[in-house]
Amino acid sequence: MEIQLWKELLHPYEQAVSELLTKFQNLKEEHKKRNLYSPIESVSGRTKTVASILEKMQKKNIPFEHLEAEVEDIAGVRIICQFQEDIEKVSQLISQRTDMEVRSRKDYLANQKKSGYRSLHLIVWYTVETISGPKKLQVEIQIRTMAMNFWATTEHSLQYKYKGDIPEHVREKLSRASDAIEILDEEMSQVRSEIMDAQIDSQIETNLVKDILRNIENLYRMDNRREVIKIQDEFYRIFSSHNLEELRRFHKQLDIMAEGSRAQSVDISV
Ligand code: 0O2
Repeated sequence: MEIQLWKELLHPYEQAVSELLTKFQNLKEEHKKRNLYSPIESVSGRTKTVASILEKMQKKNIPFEHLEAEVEDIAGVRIICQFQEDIEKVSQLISQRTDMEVRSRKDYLANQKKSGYRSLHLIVWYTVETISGPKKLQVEIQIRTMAMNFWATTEHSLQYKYKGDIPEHVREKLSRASDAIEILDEEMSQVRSEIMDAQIDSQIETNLVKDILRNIENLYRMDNRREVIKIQDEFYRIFSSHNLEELRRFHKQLDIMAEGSRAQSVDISV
């Protein structure tokens, strides 16, 4: 196939990856803004290189006419979670969406690969709008924990180094490391709820502080400066005490004050 044709073929896949990265990133941000724990820790994506597509076609005897149907991971998105429980949560979030449709699921968590590879793969249908109209294409979404990702990326590099033929003694080490990763994920699950609570509290604090600072800034414009400096000092005192309840109360009081000031300024301007 000519280089130009490869470019044309890959372009909608690049578009799909770019759109999906934004969508999953937004999903993470939405959780944060609503003070909810996000099962998504980070997202990355890539389109397969021409060399890698050709390699797969050769390995699986795929003719050019079947390329897009049979090479399911031309577009790939990887979602990294903190905990193994989050993987299923992300899978559910994806299944509920109307902008993608799960075509198949490969569960390498329940059925770990012989190499020791663990991850959940969803092949989804996703439609991109192009200048020639809508194009429905397949995207492979890999969902795994940070620990699983550490193992997979390391093993992937070794596969590259040894051209897919990793020596037995290295394989054994990788297999033991994969077992250790499984134990690590189990151990982390034991403290999941505590870590989740801590992260939610920290997010609540961040959002409260953001709101408080915005209100203080507005009061500066409308109110007695000396009064506002007192409020600001009080905020610093509460902030350094790390008492979330006190911060909540202060936020509420300030909200009422800001509302009052706004009403007053409307009264004056009328
Ligand atoms: P890359 O470089 O990640 O783009 P296969 O028959 O195994 O070649 P298949 O049936 O198309 O592949 O799908 P499968 O097994 O679900 O694998 C698709 C992708 O999952 C792989 O892409 C890897 O990213 C990852 N993967 C699968 N098995 C392993 C493994 O044992 N180790 C690691 N590190 N990753 C794995 P590609 O095609 O390898 O290419």
